[in-house]
Amino acid sequence: MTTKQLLEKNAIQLFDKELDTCDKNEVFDILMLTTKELMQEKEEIDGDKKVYYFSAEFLIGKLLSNNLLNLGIREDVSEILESLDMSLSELEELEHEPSLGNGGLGRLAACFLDSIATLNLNGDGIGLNYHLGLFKQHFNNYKQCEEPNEWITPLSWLTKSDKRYLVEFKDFYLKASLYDLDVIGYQTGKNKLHLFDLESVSEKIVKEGISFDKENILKNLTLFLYPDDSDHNGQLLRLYQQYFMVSCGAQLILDELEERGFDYKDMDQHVVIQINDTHPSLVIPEMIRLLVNKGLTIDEAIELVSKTCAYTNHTILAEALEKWNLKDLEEIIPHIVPIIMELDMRAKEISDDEKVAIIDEDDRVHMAHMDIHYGFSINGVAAIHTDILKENELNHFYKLYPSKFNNKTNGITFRRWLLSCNKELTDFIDSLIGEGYKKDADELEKLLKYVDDEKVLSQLIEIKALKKKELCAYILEHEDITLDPDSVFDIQIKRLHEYKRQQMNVLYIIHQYLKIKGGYIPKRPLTCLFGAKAAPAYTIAKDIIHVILLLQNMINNDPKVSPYLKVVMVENYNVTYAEKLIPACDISEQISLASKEASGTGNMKFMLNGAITLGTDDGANVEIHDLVGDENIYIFGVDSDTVIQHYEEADYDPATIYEEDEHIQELVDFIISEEMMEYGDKESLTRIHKELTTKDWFMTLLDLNDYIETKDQAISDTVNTKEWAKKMLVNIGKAGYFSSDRTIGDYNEDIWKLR
Ligand code: 26V
Repeated sequence: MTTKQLLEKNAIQLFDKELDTCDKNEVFDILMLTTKELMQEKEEIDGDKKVYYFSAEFLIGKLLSNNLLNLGIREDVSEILESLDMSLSELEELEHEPSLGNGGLGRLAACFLDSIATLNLNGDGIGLNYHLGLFKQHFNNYKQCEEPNEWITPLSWLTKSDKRYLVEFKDFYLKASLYDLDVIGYQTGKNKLHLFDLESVSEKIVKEGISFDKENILKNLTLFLYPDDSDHNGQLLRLYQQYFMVSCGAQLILDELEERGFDYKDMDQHVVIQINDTHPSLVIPEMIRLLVNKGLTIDEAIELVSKTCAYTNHTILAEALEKWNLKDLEEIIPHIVPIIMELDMRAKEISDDEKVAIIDEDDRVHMAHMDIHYGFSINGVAAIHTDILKENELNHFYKLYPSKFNNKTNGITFRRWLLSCNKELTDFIDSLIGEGYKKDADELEKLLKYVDDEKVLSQLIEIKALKKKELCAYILEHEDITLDPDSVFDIQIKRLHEYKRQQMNVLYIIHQYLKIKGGYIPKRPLTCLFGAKAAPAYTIAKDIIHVILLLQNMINNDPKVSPYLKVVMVENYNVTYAEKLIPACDISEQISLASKEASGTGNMKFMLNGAITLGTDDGANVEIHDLVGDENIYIFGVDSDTVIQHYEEADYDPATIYEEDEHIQELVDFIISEEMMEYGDKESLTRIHKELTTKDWFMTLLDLNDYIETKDQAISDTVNTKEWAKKMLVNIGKAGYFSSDRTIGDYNEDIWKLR
C-alpha cells in the first residue's frame, strides 16, 4: 500500500470518514497511527552482541517528524498534507513533547539511540516512564514556578509490553510493567527504548505546583524525573527510582540472553552495559546479585559484570557525583548492601587510598568509584574533560587503571539538528555538495570550497534571515513579544547553573543598557535570548532567572533602549523550542568557567546551523576552536589550568575585583538598584549581589571584562556580512566531526565492539 492508501485506511478505521473530510486533530491521529504501524513493520536490528544504554534521562523530543524522516516518507507525507491544505509543521504543534529529560545528558542519550540504530548496531535504551517528567516552567511575577508536565496522551508512541518484572525492596516487592518505544534508524532497522513503570502510580497525589507525598512510593515512584531531593524523603525516593530502573533493566538483559540462547556465563560476549552518569550505577551490584541467584559464584559474577559494564562521566562538579549513605541503602535495598561491601573490600585490597574507596570513612557509597573499579571502560565526553579527569579529578584512579580511561567526544544527530529543524539550510547544502553528508557527515567539508563564493555566502545570510523571521513569529505567538529580525540574535539556552554563567551574560546586558541610556547608539541592535530551567530547590539559579525577567521587562518597555536592545527569556524551554531557536542564532553563548562544562552539545547544534561561538576554551568548545581556527570563533577568559590553580590555592577573591574596578562595580550594583527593586524581590536581588561580590565560585568577575570586549567585537563584526557569512560557512563545513554517528562509531570501535 502507498502512504496515501494507508492514511485513507486509517481515516476509516479511526473515524469512519474519508481522509479529505477529516480535521487537523483527526489527521494528526491518523498520521500518528500510520507512522506507528509502519515502524512496527520495520525489521529489528540484531547481532551477537548487544549494548544496553542505561540512563535516568532520554530527552527524545517530539517524534513524528523525526520518525517520518527516518522512515524516508517525510516528503511524501508533506505533499499529501499539502493536498489537504495542512502542513506537517502545524500538525507537529499538536504533538506533546515527552518530558523525560533535563538537559545535555538526556538529549545525548536520545541522539545516541538515533545513531545506534542508524549505524545498524544492536542496542536498546533502558530508562523510566516518568508520568509527569521534568516540571513545566511558568513565569509569574518575574519568577519561575513549577507545574506538572502531563505529556502522555492516549495515542502516544508508547506501546505497553506484556512483560512484568518483580523488584525487591526491604519490606515489599513491586511489580514493574514495561512500555516500549520504537527507535528507527535513518533508512535502517529499529531498536527499542524500554521504559519501566509502576501501574499504581497516580498523578492525583500531586498537590500545589509539583508537591506530593514523597513517602508514598506505590503512588509516586515514576511520577517525576529528579524529584526534589532537598530533604531525606526526596533522597530516598531517588534511590527507589534508581534501583527500580536498574533491577528491571538487569532482569530484562538476563531474560533476553536466555531467549537468544546464550549461557549466562558468556554474558560479556553478548552484552555491554553503558552506564550514563552515576544514576544507573546500582546495576553493578544488582547484576552480580542476580547472577549469583542463577548459580554463579560471587567471584564469577563479579568478574563477568566487570567485563560487561562501562561508565561515562558527564561532570566534574562534586555535588553531582552521587554518594549514598550506607544506612539509606540498608533501609531500602538491604540485599544489595553485602554485595557493595564485598566490592568495597576487594577494592581496598587493590588500594588502601581513601580517595579511591567505594565506602568512605563516613559510610557513604561513592557510585562513580564503584563504576571505575568494576567497569572495564571509563570515558569522558570531550578531550579536555577526559584530560581533567585523568590529571585531576580522577587522577588516583587513572594511576590505578590507566588503560580503562578513554575519551569519546560527544555528538549530535544531524537528522534532528539540521535535516528536521532547518530544511532550508539542508536543501541548500544538498544543492551544493549533494546528499552524501547525510550518511557521512565529514563530507560537509566539501562546503569549504565555496568560502569565497559571494552567491553562496549571500544565500547563507538569506536563509539565516528567514529562520530569524520564523523565530520572531513563534516568539510573538508564544511570548507575546515583538522582536526585530534584523537585530543580532545572541542566544544562551541550557540548564540554569552558576558554572554556565548566565549571570555573566546578564552583566553584559546591564553594560549595554547603561551605555544606551547614556546616549550611545549601537551599530546594530541586539536581541538577547535565554532559555533555561532552574532546579526547583536551587535558590541562586532561580535568583538569576528573576534578574533576567526583570531586565526583560525593564528594557523591552523602555522606548529609548528597546530599539537597540531586547531581552527574552522563553517560557518552558525544551527540545521543541531549541529546534526553533538554534537555526535563528547568530551568536552562540558557550561561556562556562573553563574546566567546568564537560562538553556541551548545544555548541555543536549552533555551529551546524551557522552560528558563531562566543565562548571559553572549555568542553567541546576547545575542539570547535581547533577545527575552525581563531578567525571563526570568539574565545575569551582564563584557561582551565589557571582556574584549577585558583581552586587549588584558594586565592580567587571577587571582592577585590569588585572594589578596584569601578565599571564592574557599577554593573554588579545595578542588580540592587532602584530600577530593579521597583518590580524585583529585594531578598532575591540582594542574595545574588552578595553571592557575586563575596563568593563568585565560578569566577564571573574574573572573566567579565574580557567577555564584554570580545562580545562587543563579535557583534560589531556582524556588520561586515560577507566576512561573517564566511565564518558561518566554515563552521558548518567543520561540524561533521560532531555527528553522533561518529561518536557512536567510536564507542563501538573502542568499547562495545559489537561488530
Ligand atoms: C546529576 C545529578 C546528580 C544528582 C541528582 C540530579 C542530577 C541531575 C543531573 C546530573 C547530571 C549532571 C551531568 C550532566 O548533565 N552533564 C552534562 O552532560 C552533557 C552530555 O555529556 C554535557 O554535554 C554537559 O557538558 C554536561 O554538563
